[in-house]
Amino acid sequence: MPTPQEKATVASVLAPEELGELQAHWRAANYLAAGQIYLRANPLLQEPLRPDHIKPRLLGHWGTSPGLNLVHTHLNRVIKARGLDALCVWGPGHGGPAVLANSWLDGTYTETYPDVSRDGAGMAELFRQFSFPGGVPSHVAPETPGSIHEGGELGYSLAHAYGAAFDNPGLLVACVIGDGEAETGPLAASWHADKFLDPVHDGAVLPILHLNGYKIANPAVLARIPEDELDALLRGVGHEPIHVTGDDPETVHRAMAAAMDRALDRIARAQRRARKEGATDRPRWPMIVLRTPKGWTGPHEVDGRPVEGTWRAHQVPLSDVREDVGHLRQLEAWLRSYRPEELFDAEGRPRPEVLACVPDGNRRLGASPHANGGLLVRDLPIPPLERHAVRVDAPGKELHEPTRVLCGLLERVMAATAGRRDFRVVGPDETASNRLEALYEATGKAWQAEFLASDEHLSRDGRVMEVLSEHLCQG
Ligand SMILES: Cc1ncc(C[n+]2csc(CCOP(=O)(O)OP(=O)(O)O)c2C)c(N)n1
Repeated sequence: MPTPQEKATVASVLAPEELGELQAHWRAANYLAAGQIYLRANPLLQEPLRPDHIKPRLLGHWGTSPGLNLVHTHLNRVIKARGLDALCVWGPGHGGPAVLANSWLDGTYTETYPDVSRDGAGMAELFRQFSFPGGVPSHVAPETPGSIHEGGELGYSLAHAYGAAFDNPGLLVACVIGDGEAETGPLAASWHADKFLDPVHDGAVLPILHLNGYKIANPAVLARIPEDELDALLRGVGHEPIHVTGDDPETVHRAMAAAMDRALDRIARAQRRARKEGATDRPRWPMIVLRTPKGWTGPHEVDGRPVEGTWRAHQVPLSDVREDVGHLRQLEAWLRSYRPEELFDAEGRPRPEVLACVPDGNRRLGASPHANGGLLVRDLPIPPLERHAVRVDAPGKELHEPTRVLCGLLERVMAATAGRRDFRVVGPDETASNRLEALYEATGKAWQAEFLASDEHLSRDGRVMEVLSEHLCQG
């Protein structure tokens, strides 16, 4: 059971002004996410909504978007307050509207795509292009600023988050995991990546398990087991969970801010112990369990059936909006509930209060150089291949093992990157069986779990990684 300290319920870390700013940012992101799904004109609702303002084909995932927006708003807050270098992997990457909304708000969308300006004209284009012929995908995609993780095949978010953190000691990688995604094999194995994360040479991963209760049309397993059972499961994979639960925005904003602070304090403490005080025990890394309604703040009921907080909110909560005038009015009331006139000025630019939590420059999640392809890439020190060539004077005369020859080259690269740590060899426990064991002359095997006297080549800072999950190896 979580101790009272680990339950991040109402906490008082937020001053009233800051709470108002976080709420404004979240409302703006929710408005922009819903706008992308529905509108092709009239983005600021400056006139009553008409059928011709609505897209002919409604696509996109609303259900996950308010949760992703909440996480983004609160990551902005802590990145700015603590001067963090961070990126986020969005497991429910089908919530493209949320991540696009946030990169438009933080300005990185306009910097990458100047025709989508951060004003009313740009907002119209942001809405129109979403999941539209010639436009942008409805999922987080390679072209989404700040993304390293495509929102298509679920299951790989946590593995990718660890992949980003290895050998990046200054980086915080947040990772939102859907409760549906958590049912996949790749994700289930990924919990064990913490047994390979070296608190000295690697960055930190902050998993945020989002229990919005449902996958597409069914309940999600982890959302329907008792909280103490879930808590024990997550402790069993090495984490200290911090639970944030609620459906009242103010309460959840306060709890989320407190949870983020507590998690980041713990991460800082674990890194300080390992880096400054020589501690070698495996840290119990924090994680956040966020339980909020699916489709939160969206239509509560449609045609007499509950939608907010149910599986019906997964994708497009109100359909037939062009044909059904009742649905059109309900959509308008929903969009106006965010009070867009308070969030955007007459030209459609976000007001200062909305942007108060957004960090500057490369600290913005959309601008992280770790997530934007090529900015940090450098060549590996690969020796001349001729040095490792096998001389063949006549066919059939020489006997060699190709992988052992290959390992001569890999070992040289491993040795040459000992200081810069930008090369690893990863496999499903087959390094030695594939005749690559000479690698252990240059480095050990990454390991943070128990060590026995009979073990060979295990080391906390090794750069050979062996785990019998090919999915995890990919990450
Ligand atoms: C491997 C895989 N299987 C199935 C799907 C189809 N799919 C898209 S969204 C979704 C539900 C995801 O649920 P969850 O991870 O909880 O995200 P959220 O509820 O926040 O949308 C499913 C099953 C997929 N994208 N990938």
